[in-house]
Amino acid sequence: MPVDFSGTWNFVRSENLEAYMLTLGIDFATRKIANMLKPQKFIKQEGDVFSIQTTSTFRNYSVKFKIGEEFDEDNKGLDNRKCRSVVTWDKDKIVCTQNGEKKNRGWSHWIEGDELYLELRCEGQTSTQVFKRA
Ligand code: 1AG
Repeated sequence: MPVDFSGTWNFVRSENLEAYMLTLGIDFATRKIANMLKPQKFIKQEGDVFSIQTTSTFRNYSVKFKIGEEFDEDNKGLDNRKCRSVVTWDKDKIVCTQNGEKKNRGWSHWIEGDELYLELRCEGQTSTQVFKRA
């Protein structure tokens, strides 16, 4: 059975978000708020077509993509940089490469049991977020 990311996912914990945000040049006040958030993820997966909505009390972020198809990503409300992004499968992980001004930028999602993992990468920093199925 192929992995299905669809569903509602509630924030459990994160690691190293501060360092990740620093690499993106997020200002002090925004980092303080962002570090307190417990975002939710709403994922819809239809074959290789995904929509991922991240919501929080502070800001929301949405992205839609098809595996293997490059798209323009406007990281609006995050660092506001524009990227040329592409998401591919790596076994049961989806791996996003965000080509743009920042080197080695991207993220991966995978599932372990009833937990959704998100690894955020930028330059030398990696932040991990864990969510649980609602
Ligand atoms: C994402 O997830 C967006 C998830 O692409 C954002 C996670 C952490 C924050 C990232 C960058 C920090 C920049 C600015 C901080 C300001 C606001 C934080 C708002 C957080 C909730 C939206 C990957 C994938 C598909 O799930 O998007």
